[in-house]
Amino acid sequence: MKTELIQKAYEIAKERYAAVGVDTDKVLAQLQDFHLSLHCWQTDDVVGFEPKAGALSGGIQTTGNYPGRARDIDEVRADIIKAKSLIPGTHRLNLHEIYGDFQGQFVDRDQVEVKHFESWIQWAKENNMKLDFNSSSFSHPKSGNLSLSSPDNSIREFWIEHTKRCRAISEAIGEAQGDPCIMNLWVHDGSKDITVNRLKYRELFKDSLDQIFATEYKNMKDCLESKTFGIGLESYTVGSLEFCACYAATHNKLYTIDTGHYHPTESAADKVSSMLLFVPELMLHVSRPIRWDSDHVTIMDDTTVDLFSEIVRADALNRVHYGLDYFDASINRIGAYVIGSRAAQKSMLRALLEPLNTLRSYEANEQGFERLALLEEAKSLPWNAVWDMFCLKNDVPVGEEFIAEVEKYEAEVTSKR
Ligand code: RNT
Ligand code: ZN
Repeated sequence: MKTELIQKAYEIAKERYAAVGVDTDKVLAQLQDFHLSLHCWQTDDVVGFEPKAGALSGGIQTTGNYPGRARDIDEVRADIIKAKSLIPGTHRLNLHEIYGDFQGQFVDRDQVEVKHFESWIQWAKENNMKLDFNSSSFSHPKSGNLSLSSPDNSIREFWIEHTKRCRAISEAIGEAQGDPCIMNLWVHDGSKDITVNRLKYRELFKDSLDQIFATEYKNMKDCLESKTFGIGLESYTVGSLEFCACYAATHNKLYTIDTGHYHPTESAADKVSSMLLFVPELMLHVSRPIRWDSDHVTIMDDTTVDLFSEIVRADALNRVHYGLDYFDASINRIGAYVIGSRAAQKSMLRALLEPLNTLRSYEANEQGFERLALLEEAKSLPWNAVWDMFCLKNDVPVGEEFIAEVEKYEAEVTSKR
């Protein structure tokens, strides 16, 4: 797109926003400081690099078999670099333990060490990315239906050891990068059918967490991700919303809001202001649930914009970590990566452009009509001109121009896999 045209449109948008009390230059600076934690698992359908990786388990599923899945660490890295070149700004990378650089060796989950992530630390540094981390309790012969809440002590000990090691790795990553590594802890534990031991498994899970968190670290932060249910585990989830929220609140841990982990009509956005009063910070897994936790590619829909608006309205931009979590194997994976990332950024941009001061003064004066009218009009203010300017400034394709770039990479790289 022509640079002049983008600049002209931006100047008009700037005036239009100034009229409702919004400074678009300031918003551009804020958006530059908005860093996503790109989920490495979008590149390869959550498979990872264990030599004999089994089928995805733990109640999650990727559907589709679009060609071009990244098959090894070099392909995952190349795909991330490609995606990154089409996403404006600087971003983090979110790793799962199963993406260690195992060099083709079998390293069981209770044996993993910092050395398996040294090359990632180096690579991330070279590519100006900070790393976040996740323990991985799914897709393993010992995953079963219960891991950290298993009544079988040998299973539970195995996963406790795994998760402790993941925290130590996160600490080393955080120290090396001079910035805290955010470690998410999600376990699929649950039951397909009615259980008469709801309390028992939750007691075991709580005890496991207490043991796991016994070591205090300075360079990593723990978050707990709750869920409503997983596939094949429909009747009961050990790490429910109440469990994880209460644990996080009473242990000063972060809470992870995965937008697919609630009942379909429940608002994830509404949780922000409540949770932030009781937990130090939040982690997000921005996804798009379709009827269930389907992990469709994030788009700029009302629920995503609402979520980010609630963060801006709570003045909590620096208390939230912005992870993505979707895995679509039915379309070009790099394209999916870029669409979802840019959609999250556009949603945040729209949240930042909200004429909040005016809206709040209407509300204070009980001017309900004026508040609703401005909320409606704000939707069609020229935010897209600000977005185009952001892409231009960051030297990435403007608008739909990235489609051709993804197609080219497909023709030259991913279609040959
Ligand atoms: C599963 C959780 C979890 C995973 C990733 C792969 O329902 O959302 O965050 O998607 O860790
Ligand atoms: Zn998630």
